[in-house]
Amino acid sequence: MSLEQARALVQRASSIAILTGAGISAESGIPTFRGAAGLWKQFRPEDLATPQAFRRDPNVVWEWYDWRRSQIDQAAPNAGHLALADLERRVPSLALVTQNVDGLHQKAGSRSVIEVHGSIWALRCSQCERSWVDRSVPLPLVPHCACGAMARPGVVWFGEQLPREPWLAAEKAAVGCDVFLVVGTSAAVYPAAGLADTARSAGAKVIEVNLDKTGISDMVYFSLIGLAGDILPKLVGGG
Ligand code: BV8
Ligand code: ZN
Repeated sequence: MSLEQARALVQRASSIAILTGAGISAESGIPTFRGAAGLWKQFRPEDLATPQAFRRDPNVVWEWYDWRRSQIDQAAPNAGHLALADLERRVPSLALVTQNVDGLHQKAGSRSVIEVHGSIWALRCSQCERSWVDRSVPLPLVPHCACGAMARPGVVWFGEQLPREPWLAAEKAAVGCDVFLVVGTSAAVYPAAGLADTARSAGAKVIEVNLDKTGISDMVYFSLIGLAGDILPKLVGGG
């Protein structure tokens, strides 16, 4: 199971689907969720990334998201993001599904980005149907909708359904690809983590790029251990 063999698979693929997680943004300086310096270290997901937490204390939740927005605002895409944008230009069909809300794939030039957990730059009204993008850093806390009600981050929290269209597109991509690349995710959060099994059951070869073993490592075709910023440029063939 060498990088060379995995690279040959990627070069030969006519349709590639990719699932990324926080690990691909780690080399851009954005802390991951469950790693050593993970975001969840200071906080517990149940305390912040849930509708209950927001109802209980919207200020604390907004302070956390505003802090993350200011970090992300300073972050640049890294070699891993750029390699995936390059791959999209080389492969007949490529879909990039991301659990990340940081927008770095788009900043790197990827065009077909499917954000299954929403975007940290999006805001949604807690009462009416309005949703909008606000990139101001810092945000005036707590931001409000034109209707006067409090706004919430336009992301998917635990216990919430994933946005319908992006999720359907993500499943379609997983079912239709020859190669499924899973990069920088602990594969702990569902249903996103289930896409790897969906792809494999539909006949795709699953290649995982991660610093460590994860919950799906035993089921993948190739498990490449290392930094996404190192491995992806070699895998894509540019680097
Ligand atoms: C749902 C918000 C249907 C945005 C996030 C009980 C009740 C209700 C639901 C559940 C339940 N039990 C289980 C569930 C399902 C639940 C779930 O999966 N829970 C888990 C924790 C068990 N899922 C949900 O609730 C989802 N909705 O199921 O709806 C439903 C509805 C009602 C009732 C039942 C079902 C919603 C999930 C979305 C949650 N929102 N975030 C935000 O604030 O960002 S999840 C959060 O975790 C982030 O979005 C993140 O994307 C996601 C996954 O984390 P990772 O991206 O994998 O990051 P992590 O730090 O974990 O791992 C980083 C990896 O990178 C590591 O492996 C590391 O080794 C590697 N790495 C680090 N550096 C590098 C690297 N690799 C390569 N190179 C490097 N340099
Ligand atoms: Zn409103």
